[in-house]
Amino acid sequence: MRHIKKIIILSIIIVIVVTIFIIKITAGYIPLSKSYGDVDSDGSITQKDVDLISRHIKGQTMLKDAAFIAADINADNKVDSKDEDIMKQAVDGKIKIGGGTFYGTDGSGGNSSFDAATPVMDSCSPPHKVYFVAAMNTTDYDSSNISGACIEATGPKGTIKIIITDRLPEGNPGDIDFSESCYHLIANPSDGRVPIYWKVVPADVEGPIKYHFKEGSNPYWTAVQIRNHRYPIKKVEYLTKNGIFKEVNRTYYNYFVEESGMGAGPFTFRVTDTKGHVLIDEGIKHLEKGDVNGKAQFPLNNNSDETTGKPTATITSLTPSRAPTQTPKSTITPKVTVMPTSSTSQGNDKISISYNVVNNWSNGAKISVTLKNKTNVIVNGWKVNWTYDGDQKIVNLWNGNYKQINKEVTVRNLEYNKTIAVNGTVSFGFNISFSKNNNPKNFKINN
Ligand SMILES: [Ca+2]
Ligand SMILES: [Ca+2]
Repeated sequence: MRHIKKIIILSIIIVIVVTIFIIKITAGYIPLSKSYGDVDSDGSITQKDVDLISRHIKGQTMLKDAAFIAADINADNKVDSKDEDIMKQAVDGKIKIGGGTFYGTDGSGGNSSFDAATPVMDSCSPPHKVYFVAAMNTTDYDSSNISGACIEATGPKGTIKIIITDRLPEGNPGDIDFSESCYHLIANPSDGRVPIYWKVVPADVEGPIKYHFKEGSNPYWTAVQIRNHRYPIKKVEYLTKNGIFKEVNRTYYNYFVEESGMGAGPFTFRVTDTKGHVLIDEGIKHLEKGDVNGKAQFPLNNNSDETTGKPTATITSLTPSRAPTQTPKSTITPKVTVMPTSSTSQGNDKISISYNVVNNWSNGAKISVTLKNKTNVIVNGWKVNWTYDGDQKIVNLWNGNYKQINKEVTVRNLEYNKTIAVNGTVSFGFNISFSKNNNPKNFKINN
């Protein structure tokens, strides 16, 4: 009997010791699901966490176990100034920190309701298709507001850019679930969940935004989605019969749905991105289960720190003028001299034209054109023409409506920027590609 009692007591002691050991191992070496960056485990990433890392670097405290793993944001088994820098950016709202995981997806069928992404073939042997898409945790998915956003994410192995096509229901704030096909570029898949940090960046898009009407969309229940946008979409409005813009409710599945219908169309949409840029597209026809091109793309923000949480807004001037005061139309014949490929101002005593090369690269350039009204009457509607002498081709243009036939370019106002106040200015911008960038010439206004 004594022996049996001893064995039972000994067994209980062994079980207790092993259990305590396992709990300690678990708490110490396996990061809690939301622990990356949250060094003091108070549920959020704050200056207190940065301070703990700073003190560890100075030798004033010793981070270990879960706190060490939470602090080692770049997963190099050291807590040093690199981790401190990343943490400072997170506290400043410039980046977010979370956990990275992967799942099998090509971008189709996710909560954001997109079609499959265009894959990129990698250089492995045999090559396989890489889909740069991912699912965002529910908090940062933000009721679909981040759908279609381009995210620059960095993990232990590298940095990639992906488009958000889905929601990660079980994720914690900061978490991203990447397409399995691209995950190996930022982490070893065998490492499972890893620390990542990320921010929203401009998507590398070509051409104008697209309006995609949902299958089943009709004049009495109209569902439209914006695709091919440079920045996340903040707001979609349409012009009602009463002549006012009405905001459309966005669903979690990334369609802007007017439950009572928008009518038969064609529609005038006003789309605002998270940077405050505004595009207005007139004449958008309803095409069930189809894409309709808009006329422009959101401009790239100049000199902005492209951040998450603290967007630097560059508001495109917006004057939704349904019935502007009738004003005499200016007829202007500007004085034109040869335009160099660098920035120059032209014009006459009524309207000046400034053709500015904002950025120049080997086979392309970004151009900004500003018109200034120098008369004492409001200009109501404008049209600019010029001729290229090389093979310049406009790739996309914003804040205007353009037509290019060979070398001849015409740019007209949109509804919201048709008036130029006395002494006021209006600007539009565009990108051009070329092999030969000769001087534009023959500038004309309202001719
Ligand atoms: Ca904390
Ligand atoms: Ca580190």
